[in-house]
Amino acid sequence: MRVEAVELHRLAIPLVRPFETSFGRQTGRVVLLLRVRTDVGDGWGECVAMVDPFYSSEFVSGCEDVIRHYLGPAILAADVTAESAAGLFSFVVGHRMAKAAVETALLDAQLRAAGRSFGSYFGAVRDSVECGVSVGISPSIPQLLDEVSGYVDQGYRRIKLKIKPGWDLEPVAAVRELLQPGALLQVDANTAYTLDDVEHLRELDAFDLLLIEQPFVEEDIRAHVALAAAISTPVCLDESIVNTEVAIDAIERRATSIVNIKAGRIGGYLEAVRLHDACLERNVPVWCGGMLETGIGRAANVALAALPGFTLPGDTSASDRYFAEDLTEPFVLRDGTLDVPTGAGSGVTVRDELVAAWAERPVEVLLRG
Ligand code: NPG
Repeated sequence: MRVEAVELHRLAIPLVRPFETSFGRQTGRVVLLLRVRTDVGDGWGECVAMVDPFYSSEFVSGCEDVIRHYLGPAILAADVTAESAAGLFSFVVGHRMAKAAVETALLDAQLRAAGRSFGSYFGAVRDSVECGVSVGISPSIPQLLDEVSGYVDQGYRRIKLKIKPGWDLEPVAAVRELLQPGALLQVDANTAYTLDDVEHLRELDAFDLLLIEQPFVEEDIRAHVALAAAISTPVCLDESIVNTEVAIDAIERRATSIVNIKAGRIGGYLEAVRLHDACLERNVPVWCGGMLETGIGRAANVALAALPGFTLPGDTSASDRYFAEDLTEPFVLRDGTLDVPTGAGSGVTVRDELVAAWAERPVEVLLRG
């Protein structure tokens, strides 16, 4: 495939309600979108990086820079396919979210031209996926219960609560009490704890949680091994898992018994399929994480979540969980599930008028030659 142009679109999209995690509160989503224009047609990719480097070291302006100066010129200088992109990008260390966005745009262009969907290409075995919802830190327990009740009424199959020191046992107990017996509940700490908190975190064992996600800093696999040995709640890594090899190492060391797969975090959907396969081979359940994606990224996530190893509901919520209007046709919850798009490529159509309306700055175009 010959790439003629790479467009960088930086958008600011309002959220329907603020979203608070252990590292901050956001009221809008600044998102970087890419459109590649190729000799076989166009493709879109969404970058999962946030505006600030608080979830990981990557952030929107950094990704823009890496694409502008390195990844964009690389795909404009040589014939390329989605399958050759990772090799082509290997001269750049890290920057997986930026690489994933470019690779996804190439894959979208390529599969649209071939008339093949992401789901078919990834190896999807389901036509719909079970959905969970991620619930931010709330100003109060009554407000939290209100928000959770709303999601339960909408049909979400699993609730994930964001926790941090000072916001953990009490909200978890209150939500556990609110839910029907046996309802799926899990927590996500986004690295907010340290090994000094093991005794405290052990108290979460009382709430029959599916898992506790990423309690400690991403580099500290050893601390997660220690916690996993000390508590009965399964430990699940997110931020720490930057590629398949790190995941296999963490699984073998028993730091994680369940894996959160986010394609953006590990460099793309091709790597995500590889990670899925490695986990399936080892009987390690996986689920699809989310990064407040618009319909563009959500479409790809839903296709990925339809692979056989994704046995737990993902953070693949409906569009209206975050946005009053989505950049594509909206993803709508039906009996707690979302349909896997069947159209070519991502299978969704980007609404150019909204891309223009939410633009933070004029589109930047990188050209061949
Ligand atoms: O539903 O898309 C979603 C978001 C799910 O909680 C979610 N994402 O750590 O997994 C995470 C978390 C996140 C939120 C990450 C904000 C980065 C920023």
